[in-house]
Amino acid sequence: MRALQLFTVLIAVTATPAALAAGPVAGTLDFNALAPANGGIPVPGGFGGFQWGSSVHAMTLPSAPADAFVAFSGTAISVRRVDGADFWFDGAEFWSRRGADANGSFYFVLSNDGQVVFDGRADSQNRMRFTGTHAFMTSGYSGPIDYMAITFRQGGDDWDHLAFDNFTYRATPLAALPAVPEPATGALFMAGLGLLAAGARIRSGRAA
Ligand SMILES: [Ca+2]
Ligand SMILES: [Ca+2]
Repeated sequence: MRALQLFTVLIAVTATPAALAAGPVAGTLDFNALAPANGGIPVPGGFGGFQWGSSVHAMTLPSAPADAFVAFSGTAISVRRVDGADFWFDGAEFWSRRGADANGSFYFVLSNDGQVVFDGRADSQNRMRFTGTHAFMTSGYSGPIDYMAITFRQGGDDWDHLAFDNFTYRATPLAALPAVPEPATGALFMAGLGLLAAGARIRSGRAA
């Protein structure tokens, strides 16, 4: 019985506490942790709990080196959670980084479980027009998604001056990763197994 108790304690020590899900929590990513990024740096995979497409870069302006924002190096722009779970995209600030005279447009395409649940290209009203002035834009779709893409008109090249910041979402906490014992904890665990084995030998010795 004591051996069982010891074993139970060891399991408790080596297990990673699971995050308690308490419904979606709201968040805003301002990307400023990636500043300064004068020439542009890829937004690291997993930043803010999301996977960012290979075309997504953080940038800063010399005039505002602490305020990073997102710019693109191509049209493959997509965002999904690291764990693939659903989230709610509540909008972001969009503008043209070329200046007040550089107008452009893009479309949101949102998916869940492999199905497109919102395609901004389907209705001209959902064409997102941006200018040199920062503007908060949402798709208008309020359901959960697991994949957000930004697309452009066929042949459109507005991707090279579109910028965004303050990505706003709601999501449940990231799922706990499988517990991997750290070296120190693993050594403790092995020491515990040694104690169990010793205890078993002692008991079997007594029984003999
Ligand atoms: Ca920012
Ligand atoms: Ca899903």
